[in-house]
Amino acid sequence: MARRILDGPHIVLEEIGAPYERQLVNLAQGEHKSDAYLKINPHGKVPALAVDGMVLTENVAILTYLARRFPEKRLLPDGIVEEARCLSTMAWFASAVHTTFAHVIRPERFATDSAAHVNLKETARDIFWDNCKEINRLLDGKSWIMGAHYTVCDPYAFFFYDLGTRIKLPMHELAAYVAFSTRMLERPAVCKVRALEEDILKGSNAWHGQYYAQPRRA
Ligand SMILES: N[C@@H](CCC(=O)N[C@@H](CS)C(=O)NCC(=O)O)C(=O)O
Repeated sequence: MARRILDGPHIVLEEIGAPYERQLVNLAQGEHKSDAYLKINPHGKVPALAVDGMVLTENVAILTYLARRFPEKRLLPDGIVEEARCLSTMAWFASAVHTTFAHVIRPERFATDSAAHVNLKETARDIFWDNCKEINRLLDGKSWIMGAHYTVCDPYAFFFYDLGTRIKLPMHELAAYVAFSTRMLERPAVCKVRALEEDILKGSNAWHGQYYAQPRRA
């Protein structure tokens, strides 16, 4: 199975269609912990986005920045309350859902006693499954997380669908999430990112992420 990462910022960069560069960060080889990468993101995490001589880290900040930088693409909801609800959902994705997934794949980071790892992994897998069911409920009767309007929340929600399939959760049971995932896969930006990812990996199974850069504004 290819270890592609369909990260939200990559999809949103393609949705926007403005020029950007991307650089592979080989997580399997620990490139994200190298001195060079730690200068980019001291947290040693992907993704990161360089803009105007600065580096933005954290999915929530990168996605919000991109939506605000290209307002004509309408990637945030209209209205400050709806916008805050969108940010609230993304904050929950980052603080709860993403960190729960990290416990599934990296239990050794969260307990030094190896005897605890199997339990930690299984417990986190159950919590992640509950998170996926909650996302499914969020999508019930809607095309996109925020309703009829596609926003930066959607590629982020799609990322977790992909992670759920990787750890072999029965994602097919989540009807609204499956329909949403199908809609995402039909978007030209998502097709493009999937093709780029396949090209980057060239058959390799290495876990990787990416560091992006947008050209400086004149
Ligand atoms: N809170 C961060 C989390 C980023 C994150 O955990 N990225 C993962 C890849 S999806 C990573 O860098 N993993 C490498 C590691 O933790 O060693 C964000 O939202 O950007």
